[in-house]
Amino acid sequence: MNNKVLLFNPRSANSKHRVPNSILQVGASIHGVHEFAFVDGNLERDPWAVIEGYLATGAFRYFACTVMPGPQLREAIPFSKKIRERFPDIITIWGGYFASNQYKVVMNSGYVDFVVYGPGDRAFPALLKALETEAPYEVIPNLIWKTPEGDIIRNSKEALLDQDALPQLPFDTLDSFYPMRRYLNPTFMGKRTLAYHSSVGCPFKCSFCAVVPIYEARWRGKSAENIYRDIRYVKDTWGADSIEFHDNNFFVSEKRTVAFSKRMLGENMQWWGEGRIDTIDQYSDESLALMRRAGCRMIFFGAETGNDDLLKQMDKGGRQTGEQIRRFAARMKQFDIIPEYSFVLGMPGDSEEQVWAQIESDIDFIRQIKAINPATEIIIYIYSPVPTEGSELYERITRAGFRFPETLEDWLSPQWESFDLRRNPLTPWLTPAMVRRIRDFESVLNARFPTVSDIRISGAQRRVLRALGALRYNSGFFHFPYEIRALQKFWLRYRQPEIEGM
Ligand code: B12
Repeated sequence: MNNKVLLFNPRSANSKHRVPNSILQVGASIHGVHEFAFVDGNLERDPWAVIEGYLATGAFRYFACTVMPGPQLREAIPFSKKIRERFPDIITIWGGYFASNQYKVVMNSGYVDFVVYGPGDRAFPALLKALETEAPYEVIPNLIWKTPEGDIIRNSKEALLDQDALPQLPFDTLDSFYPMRRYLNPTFMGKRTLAYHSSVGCPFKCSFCAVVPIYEARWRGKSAENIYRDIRYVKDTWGADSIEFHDNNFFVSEKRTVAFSKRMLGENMQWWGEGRIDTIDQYSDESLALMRRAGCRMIFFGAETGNDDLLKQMDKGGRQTGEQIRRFAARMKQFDIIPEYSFVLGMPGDSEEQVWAQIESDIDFIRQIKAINPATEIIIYIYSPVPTEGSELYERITRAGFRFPETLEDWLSPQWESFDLRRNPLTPWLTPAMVRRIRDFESVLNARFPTVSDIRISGAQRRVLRALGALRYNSGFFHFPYEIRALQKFWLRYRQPEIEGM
């Protein structure tokens, strides 16, 4: 039968290879029902040649591609286009965050036939079944399709599935395409770090976040027991010694975190995950101490800003405050868990002066945090809007003249790519001088406090960098830090978690 599925993970960051959890989980949903092949752009020198080789066999009918914004588009777009030209009978299906949030531009491209928005665990096998049996698409939840008249239809969203009822992740199948060992790479936590995803969604509605339009404040997680089972399997079979949890919000349930931590005691594995300050601040001291003993080394938090009005506008649940962010940094120090605080600078304001004032006060706030707990890792993003249509923030940015690209190819332009990387947005309220100010501060900060997550920098290099950064950091003179940049670029090839990170 010529109905095999090609599951493709386009190349993302070059620096580190991680388990391609998106296609792994989509593969799980059809395991045993459909034959499929994995192609991982991160591990292929010429992924197009591999894809072409598979499709030329005539055994495949479906090209299923996961797409997040930024670098993955560089392969997802041209490859899907070439497939349409060279293999017009292949049905192309996209899923993932970019496809879900920007589905109109994707569906209008002319070379993507279906988008699965949000979880694909039920939608994907249901779509394949409908295509095999020529059944209607209307009843398939989370599916976006086009009528013969060209209307784009977005079917209803299904409730989040019980994550423990999902099929097992097919690690062995992945291993038969790409040895699992190649996905277990050194990080600051260990020699063979596993990337694992244990929950979907997030119960909050931050107005700047790409997760909100898809999950609408819903969250469901696997049980501690099931997470532990998978981790032990990868540890026992391929030697994983540490874990990066890729959940949007790993720590939603204190009960689950505690149950997981209890299982991890004695495993000698360090781990990292993303959480919320206001949630984890509610955890008891016993829970935090247990987590540390169980290997929790660092937690990523969206601190965003120290400005309480802005925090409200960002809709951080109305609970997180500047004061709490400061206090919590000190609390984490007490438990020896490194807080990794991410900040979003460059939010829209009513006037240029206001935007400037906010940038300066955020810089000042970050300095306060560093003084309270110098181990705090700081990640600086420049605000990049997501289409949270209907939100006050989205209306505000639209009024300010912000527009998303109108064709899929436009997303490939260098400006839009750095937009996706949250580095240099095309947001009209930010002047180049503001972007420069943020970047200059960031360079000096990164020199004064080199990130612990860069395992390539030696002790001596750290000392030189710190000394150089201290001069500027202490005097508050951030302009044109050319000497630091040259050092970071040529001597250290400095790792920037905000680009290579999530
Ligand atoms: C791992 C990850 C990465 C890895 C990619 C590793 C890899 N293997 O390729 C790395 C670290 C490289 C990365 C980079 C970036 N990432 Co990233 N990343 C993630 C993260 C944490 C997990 C993705 C994942 O594996 N999820 C697990 C799987 C099981 O879930 P899923 O992808 O949602 O898949 C389900 C559905 O979406 C759907 N589905 C997905 N794909 C497909 C495909 C088909 C065909 C079908 C039918 C269904 C389907 O079905 C799946 C099962 O239900 C997500 C956040 C998250 N928790 O999901 C962010 C996330 C996707 N990343 C994001 C961003 C912005 C980036 C960057 C572009 C920017 C940045 N600065 O972080 C960079 C690019 C940098 C670069 N140089 O490449 C954003 C996207 C936001 C948006 N605007 O849409 C997210 C949502 C994080 C966030 N909260 O902001 N990332």
